[in-house]
Amino acid sequence: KHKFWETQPVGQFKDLGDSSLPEGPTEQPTPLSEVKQEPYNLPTPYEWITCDMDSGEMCNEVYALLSNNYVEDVDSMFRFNYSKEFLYWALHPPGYYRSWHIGVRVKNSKKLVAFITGVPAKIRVRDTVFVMAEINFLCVHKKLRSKRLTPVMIKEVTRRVQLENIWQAAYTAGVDQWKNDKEQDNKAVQVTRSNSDSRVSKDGTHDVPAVSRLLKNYLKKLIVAPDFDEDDVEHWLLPKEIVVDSYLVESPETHEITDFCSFYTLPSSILGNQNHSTLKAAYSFYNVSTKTPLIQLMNDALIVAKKNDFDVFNALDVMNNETFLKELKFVPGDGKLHYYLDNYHLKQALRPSELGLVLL
Ligand code: YNC
Ligand code: MG
Repeated sequence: KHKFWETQPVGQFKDLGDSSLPEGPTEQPTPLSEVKQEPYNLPTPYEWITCDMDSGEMCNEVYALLSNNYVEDVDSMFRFNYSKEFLYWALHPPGYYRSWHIGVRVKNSKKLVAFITGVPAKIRVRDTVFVMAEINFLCVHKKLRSKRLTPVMIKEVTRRVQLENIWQAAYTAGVDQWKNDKEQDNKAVQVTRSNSDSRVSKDGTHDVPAVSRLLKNYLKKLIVAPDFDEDDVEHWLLPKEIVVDSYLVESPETHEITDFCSFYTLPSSILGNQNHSTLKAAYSFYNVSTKTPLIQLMNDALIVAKKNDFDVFNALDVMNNETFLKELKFVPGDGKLHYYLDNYHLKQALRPSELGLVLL
């Protein structure tokens, strides 16, 4: 049924619930000299490129491919419209590899027709931190679908990841076809309402060490979560215009930072609409509450988002989010998002509340 996936080191349907398989990496690293040194072959009309996202032209091409061909909802009403600024941010975390920003072009016309990316991330699974690749932005032009380009692209990104001596990966998918070590998350959606004044006081611009400590303390309670150092916090969680917003609560007496919340900006194009209008959506990112109750913190985030003209605020039911979704009148989404670990076997699929990872 899955000619490609049956050959890959992800959990197979037949292994589900097989508790005799030990938890951990399924395949051991091989010496780097045994990793294939040349790129995989593409069908003859196409060629690989490594995308230099520092080039404005390249960035425009990637933006155009994704804005016309990337993820849509089942009814084709919306399509993600990641901004160029967002793509640049998402692809340049500390320690990123340019070789993991992979494009496929038509040799003759040079047109970009497919894309896949990885970025490195330290991810803790129970007690062990692994450097993994977070795989994202897999996209094949609509006119080239069902030609099995995807398996070649996945093999090529895998090869380039392994060449950096990295052997695990994390990714999400909106459909549940692969039945492996997975998470299920209900997407929830809420139209924000305006309300009383926000209590969230400060932009999270400063105090990277304090935010890092807060996050570390919180994320350690979860089974799978990123292991952010201060450079990661600076990159992922400091406010960045039209990309990520973050807020802190500081104690007026001690000036101690007690709470933190953040969301990222990911608009969607509204399809079948002549004037290509967009839905301005905020997505809950990482939130930590120690003094301000999480409900209050998130209520304030909704107010801030509303003030900043967001049309909708989305959140997954990961981490402690379940504790505010109902009360704050989030509406369950119609899709499910599944999280996968590649080349890592978990004894049991995690509950969403055990997952501390938000992929973009
Ligand atoms: C998908 N989303 O099952 P089998 S999410 C993984 N993730 O293989 P073809 C996928 N596999 O079942 P098409 C997949 N979609 O026969 C399809 N597949 O074994 C598998 N959509 O290939 C599928 N972006 O090229 C089948 O399919 C085989 O032309 C069929 O292209 C698919 O970024 C796609 O949703 C998704 O652009 C590119 O439909 C296309 O239909 C498209 O004939 C809109 O492929 C955009 C979209 C997906 C967003 C994302 C995460 C991707 C993760 C990939 C897996 C990474 C594994 C780890 C690698 C590193 C390991 C290390 C170390
Ligand atoms: Mg194809």
